[in-house]
Amino acid sequence: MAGKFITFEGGEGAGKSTQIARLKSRLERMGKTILATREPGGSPYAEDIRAFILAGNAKPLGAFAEALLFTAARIDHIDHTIAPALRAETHVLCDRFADSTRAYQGASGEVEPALIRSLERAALNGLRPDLTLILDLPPETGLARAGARRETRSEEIDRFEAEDLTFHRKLRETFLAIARTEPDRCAVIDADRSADDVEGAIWEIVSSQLPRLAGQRERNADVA
Ligand code: Z5A
Repeated sequence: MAGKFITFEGGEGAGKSTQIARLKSRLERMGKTILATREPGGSPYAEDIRAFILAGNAKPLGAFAEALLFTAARIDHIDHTIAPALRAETHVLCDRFADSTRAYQGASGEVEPALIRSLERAALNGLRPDLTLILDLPPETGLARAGARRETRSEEIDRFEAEDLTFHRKLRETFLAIARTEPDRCAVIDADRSADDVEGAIWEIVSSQLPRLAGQRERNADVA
């Protein structure tokens, strides 16, 4: 694939959307072609599945059925949005991806991690993010941010935000465990600080991991 694929992960209200918008602007000012997308969603059928799941309609079917629906949405998103963009040398910034299925559907404890990994392998079919930025912060802080934003927009609480604190703590642990297991792909960013500071930390990682994308000179062969 000619474009670079960067995914953003983390718990509720971690600041992913905020930081994707900032990184996109920065890279576009440097003349790069960037596509910002999200999961679940990012293609017409996947957006339909998103609306169904986030309204809580799939919850009665159980965590495995939800994992299947997230996977179906991901297949459509990859086929119709991500893969064509990467082939066209567009760099893709994606708000959540397969690590969210590992964390959210895994956090329920109802789905075997091996089963989630099998679904992931089938859906991704060899596609792997070049870099995954895990925005880490205490769940209490993220939920407070998400709640404040929801109130200003008069939105309803969604399917996953409504889960208890134990679930959100488990999520955080799972994301950190993924980062420990795949340190070549994942970087953990302390997201419990100002948006400007988080943006700076993200830029440092992007510059060191994908120097050509960030307009830096190559240091070795394993570069953007
Ligand atoms: N899900 C799943 O279960 N399995 C899967 O496989 C996938 C997803 C792919 C999608 O919801 C849900 O689907 C998600 C997981 C599940 N859980 N939920 N809910 P979503 O897309 O609607 O929500 P989200 O992905 O959790 O994103 P979010 O809540 O919108 O958060 P965010 O994008 O990380 O944060 P933000 O919008 O940038 O910021 C949140 C607020 O905080 C906002 O008012 C900002 O202005 C503010 N903010 C941002 N940064 C800061 C800093 N640094 N300081 C203070 N305030 C800040």
